[in-house]
Amino acid sequence: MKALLLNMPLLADVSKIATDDYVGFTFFVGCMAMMAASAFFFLSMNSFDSKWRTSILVSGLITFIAAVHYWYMRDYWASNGESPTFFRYVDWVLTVPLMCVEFYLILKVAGAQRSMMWRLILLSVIMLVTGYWGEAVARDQAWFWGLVSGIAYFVIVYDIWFGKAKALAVQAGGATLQAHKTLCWFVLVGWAIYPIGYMAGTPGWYEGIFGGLAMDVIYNIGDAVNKIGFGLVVYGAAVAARES
Ligand SMILES: *C/C=C(C)/C=C/C=C(C)/C=C/C1=C(C)CCCC1(C)C
Repeated sequence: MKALLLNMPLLADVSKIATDDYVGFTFFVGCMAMMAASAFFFLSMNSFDSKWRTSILVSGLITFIAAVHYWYMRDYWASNGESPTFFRYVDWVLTVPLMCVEFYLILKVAGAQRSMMWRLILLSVIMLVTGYWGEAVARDQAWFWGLVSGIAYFVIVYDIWFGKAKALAVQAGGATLQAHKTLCWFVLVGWAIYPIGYMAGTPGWYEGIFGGLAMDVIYNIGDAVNKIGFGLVVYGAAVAARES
């Protein structure tokens, strides 16, 4: 029994975070924020009808998956003082496609087809895999992989702002159109935070411009804005639809 107790990795496992470690601080706060947001989405989803419930469930899944990754990233940063690039991209490759699913779900009532969702998912995976390649594997050509990633990002922006998704949102009108518009702004402005983080954290011609910034702080701010904000927009649309 005594041996068992001694082997239990309870408090001894909590890593130290220095008071001036602002990167570690944003990992910690990010983790708590994602957990709180998940509790909020999961607990509120049952007060909506089935049309919106799945969308809110997906909002909760996005922040929950992020909360688990932030738990690991916070620890990884505290123990190694290095960017948790691997966990970061595993998180994104799970949550960003779920955001594409979110676009599809809110447009489903207007007749959105799965092919639209798969196209967005494929583009987002291309964007993330090439970004990972530039950040973790071929750092000397980071600018090139960042460019390829940026093109995929641009196509996503174009698709949702001007493509079929837009036409469906206009057709649906009301709370759906409003939510679609706001989510489009999130992708255009909120997601643009990430390439800035990338340029801050990889070598290239842009080092002189962004090199002084902390990549992880930028990514953590981006995640908080986009994952929680995105979910709240969907929540707001569900509330608006319920009250109309
Ligand atoms: C919850 C996580 C989200 C919404 C992550 C989004 C990530 C991006 C939009 C990343 C984009 C990138 C580029 C457009 C170019 C440079 C490489 C990336 C992967 C940072």
